[in-house]
Formats: sequence, C-alpha cells, structure tokens
Amino acid sequence: MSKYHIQGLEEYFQVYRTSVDHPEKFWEQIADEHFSWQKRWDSVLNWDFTKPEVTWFAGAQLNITENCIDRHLATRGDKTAILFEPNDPNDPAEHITYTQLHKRVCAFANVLKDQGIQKGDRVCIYLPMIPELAISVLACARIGAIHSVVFAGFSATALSTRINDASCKMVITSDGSFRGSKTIDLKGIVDEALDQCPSIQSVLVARRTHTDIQMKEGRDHWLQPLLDKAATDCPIEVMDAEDPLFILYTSGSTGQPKGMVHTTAGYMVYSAYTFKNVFQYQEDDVYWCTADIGWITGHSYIVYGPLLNGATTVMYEGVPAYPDWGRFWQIVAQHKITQFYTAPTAIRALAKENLDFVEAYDLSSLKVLGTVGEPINEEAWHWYNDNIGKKQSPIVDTWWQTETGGIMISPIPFATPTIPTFATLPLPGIQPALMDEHGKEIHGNQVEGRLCIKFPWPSMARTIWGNHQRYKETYFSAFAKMYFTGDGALRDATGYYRITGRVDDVIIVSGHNLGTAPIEDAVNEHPAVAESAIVGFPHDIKGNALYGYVILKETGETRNHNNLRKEINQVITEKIGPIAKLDKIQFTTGLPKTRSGKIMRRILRKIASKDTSNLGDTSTLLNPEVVEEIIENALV
Ligand code: 7RM
Repeated sequence: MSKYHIQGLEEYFQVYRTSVDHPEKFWEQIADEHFSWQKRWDSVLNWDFTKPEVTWFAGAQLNITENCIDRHLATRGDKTAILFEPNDPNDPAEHITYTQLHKRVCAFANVLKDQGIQKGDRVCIYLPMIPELAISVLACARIGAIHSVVFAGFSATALSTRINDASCKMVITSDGSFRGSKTIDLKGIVDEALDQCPSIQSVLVARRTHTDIQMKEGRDHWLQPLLDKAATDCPIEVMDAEDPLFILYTSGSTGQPKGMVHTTAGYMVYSAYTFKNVFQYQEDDVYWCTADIGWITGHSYIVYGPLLNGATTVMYEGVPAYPDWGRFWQIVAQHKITQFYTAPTAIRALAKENLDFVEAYDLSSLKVLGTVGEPINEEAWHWYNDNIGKKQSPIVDTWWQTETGGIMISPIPFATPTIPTFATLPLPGIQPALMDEHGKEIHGNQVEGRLCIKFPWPSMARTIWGNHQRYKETYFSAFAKMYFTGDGALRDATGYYRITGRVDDVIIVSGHNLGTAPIEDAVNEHPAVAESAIVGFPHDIKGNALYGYVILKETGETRNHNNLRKEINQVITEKIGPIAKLDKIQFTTGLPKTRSGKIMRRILRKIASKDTSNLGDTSTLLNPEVVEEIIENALV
C-alpha cells in the first residue's frame, strides 16, 4: 500500500490510524521513498512542547531545490514546471520547463553568491508575480540563504519593518509591477523603505514595466546583465534538516509582525505530501493556485509543494477583474486547468458578477476546486460548486495557517464526502484537539471549542525570528503542551471539523457563545446582501451586542433601509435564533481587508465601540479609504 498517495476513504482512515499510532515510522517511510537526501537522519522526531522545541529528521542533510528541480531532470526535463500567465491577456504565456528552471535558478544562485550572499544570510524578496519571484526563492534555497518574501502590495513602512526585523542583506525587486490597468512603482517604494534599513548592502532589480527609476550607485544592480554573465550550473549547498529555509511574516493581534521560521526537511516532506493528496495531482495535470507567493499559500502550494511533485504550476501576474471578471475562467479554459485553488473572498467577488463571465468559457478540464484563507460561507460554496465545478468537482476547503506550513484539515477529493462550510477531517499526522475554557480537552462528537494540535507535524514553524519567547507565549501557553491555533472549531456527529473563525471573533451575547461566521452566513443569505462582517460592542444588559456591517449587491438598492434591516434580522432569527439578531446594521460600500482578503474585524470592533482614537496601523490594508467612510456613517 502506498502511503504517499491516498485514493479512497477507507485508505484514508487506515493511513490516518497508522500516522497517529506510529508517527515516526509513518513519516520516515514517506521521507525515505519520495525524496533525495545527501545524508539520512539520525532521528525522525524530537519534541517538547513545553520549551517548545521540535526537530524532524535531525542529522539529515539535503537541499530542497535538488528535490524540486534536479531530481526531475531525467524524467521531466521538457515538462513545464512553471507556466507564467502575464497580466495582459494579449501577451503570450511563458512555459518554463524543468530543464530551463534548473538553468535559471542556478544562474540566479550564482548572481547571489557573486553579490556576497552566503548560507544563513537573509534575503528580502519584494517582487510581483513574475517568474523571477519563484526563481529567486529557489535560488536562495539552493545556496542556503534564508528568503523572506514580502508581498509586493505592502507599503514602504511595512517593508522596512520586515527587512530590519531579520537584518536582511539584500532586496530583490523590480522596476515596477502590473496590476490590471495600473502600473505600480515598486522600486520607488523600496527606495523609500531602504532609507530606514542599514543592513541592506545590495538591491537586485528585475525589469518588468520599463518604468523610469532611480538606481543608487554601488547599491542597486539591474538583474538581467548579471544573469547573462552567470554560469548556468550551481552546486547545491548541503543543508541540515533543521536549517531555516525561510521566514514569512504574519500579523499578530498587536504590534510587530511575527517572522515565522520554517526549516528545511520537515517543511519539504509535508508540503509535498499534502499537495499530492489534497489536490490529487496526476502527471499531466495543470495546477493553478491564484494566491500570491507573498503568502504562505503561495510558498507551499505554488512553489514548493507542486515542484516537489514534478507538477506544472501556474503563476498568474494579474487580478481577477482584468480585463474583465471573466479572466480567471478564460485562463482555466486556455490552459486546461485541472486543479483551481482560491480564496472565499475571491469567490464572493466573482459571484457578485454576471454569470455570463463564467458561461463564456469551457471549464470542463477542472477536476478539483480548493478554497483557503477564511471560512467559506454556504452561499459562496454553492455558487462555486454549481457554476464552476458544475457539481462534478469536489471542493476542498483547506484549513491551515502561516504557522502550520501546510494544509492541516481538508477533504481528500474523491475520498472524503464534502459538506459546505466543513473542512472535514485532519490529514494524516495531524492530531487536533478541541479545548474548553478551563483548559480541558473536549472529547467526543458534536462539541465545540478552541482548536489546538496536540502532536507535532513536520512543517510546523519552529520559532518566531529573534523572539522564541513570543513564539512560546503566542502558541504554547494558552493550553498546556498544546499548539493553540487561535481558531475555534466544532466537531460534528461524524467527526468532521468546521472552523468557526478566530476565537477572538467569538462574541458572548447574554451569556450565549456566538461565532461571527454563522451569523455572517445567515446575513449573506438575504438576496440583497453581497457580504457582511459582524462584531460585538459593549451593551449594558447583554454584556455584548451585535453590530453588522453589510455590503449590498446593488449599491443603489431602492428598498427602505429600515425594512432591509428587519428582513436581515428575520433571516438570522430563522437560521440561528433571535439571540443572534443584530442590534445595529450599517450599510457600507466596503469592508477593511488585509491584502490576503481577511476582514480586519479589529478595526470594525473599535468603530462599533465608539473607540476610533487609535485604530492601529491601517496602512497595510487593501482599502484603507473605506475606514473613513465607515467611521463617518457609524451608528454610534
Ligand atoms: C493559509 C492561511 C490563517 C487563518 C486561520 C483561520 C483562517 C484559513 C481557513 C480558515 C476557515 C479555512 N494562512 N483560515 N483557512 N478559516 N476555513 N479553510 O490563510 O496565516 O494567512 O491565516 O486563516 O482563521 O487561523 S494565514
């Protein structure tokens, strides 16, 4: 029985059992059979969640790029590794084969070395979704430099904070970036950031937009001439299993972003294994994840997971609405995409538009649909299932985090029966626990609690860069000897998990525990509603009351707003009960969102609580301007 590729529900249960009963044997066999090692490990797993300290495959030596690239050259040299789809649909797509990828990564790695980058140095990558982004990530990994990718939509302040936190030596960027009809002056943002970054010694600049930019003598170098001179072969740096592979920042509930540190061997094994199983990738498939490589989803499921499996992975430079809302479906049809992985926020935006944008294209190549990033509401799930999957493609609702490195709870398509809004079952090796407010595990089914993981898995982040104490406090202190996710979840009668949202989104109204996600689901079922966000605000009698921010489908909705408010509360009463009725409903044209599409409830909570004095840093929002509008029209 192949443990690497699960192909049915029975097999899943069997494999899962083995992974819990004999975790070391389980992961050892996968590591042995599916990867190239320079030296085998001395021990599979060492762990102590009280310190916390975790190592996987300690003593082993390897290079992840040998596994992503070199190992495929003999059998898949001419196969497309990266399929680049540019912003402008009139520009041709670029097919980069495994052989070409090898040459380009090696040349880039040699340029890094020429610029003085060595094993262990931190390199900040601030690039749009162009091939150089994936190539520079892999070039760092090839020479053992630690990459820190910063999403190229972040501001100069956010960029300099991240560069300084890890004392990066180099920034890799481009002259500009294309996003739909807009051109963004990336190099200008880098220049502004670098005024505050003493550790940076050099900047490599890829040419993309041909924007007129400043090049600082002695610091800035055009990338292409250096690549042209570089040798196209570069030996791998031999890395220890627990050497850091990358740092990726995730925002905390307060202050400084957290630089999550992922290490080499465990991350490799887990990202590869989960990619294969969650997407059921087959040799000739063309897989597309619409995330940006600036997020963990892009790291694990655009770059590493797919390439480790010798897959063809699509990188799309543009946005969903350019040149029109049919672009995603045009790309699916053009490249005969087989697996499509996106976020609920994108699905909701697409669902708002005319179905003609979908129906104009042949989507019959699709086999598996995925979602990630937030709970998917029932309406969006059905829209996705009906109109994109034509009820033929299973939807994998994948729950995981920057900190977990890979997908943790997800259906296995064609094996696990799916139910809307349920991420379903833990993947092999993942041991979830639901905890009550007294710190005790809640056993049995049909229960709800705080979601923890009680046993290590290979791709868990090992620390927060430069602050192990914060790592311990954030993830290993709320519950003894458990990793605490910060999310709430319920386990239904069959053992399926439904993620109910961040625990800080739980609102206690008159002593009732209410998750915001199911209330938002109910509100969204009202035919006039496009999207909503619910927060709590202090209430004299109930303790907390509910405040809803609602976006209507038609901005010019003619019905009386007070009638609409009544109707929305009627839906909530029907779906959840009168206890969940909203005290206040504010209609708005937008909701403050992070760049990865998560609603910033922290800001909405403050506004609802009449506390707008200190909204914190809103500069990293996708749409900071909407905050003003919401404050102006607040019902306080
Ligand atoms: C991959 C990613 C992590 C947080 C996590 C959850 C939420 C992610 C789902 C989800 C419900 C899902 N990393 N989340 N996936 N909630 N269902 N399928 O998003 O670090 O940026 O965010 O996102 O709250 O803790 S992340």
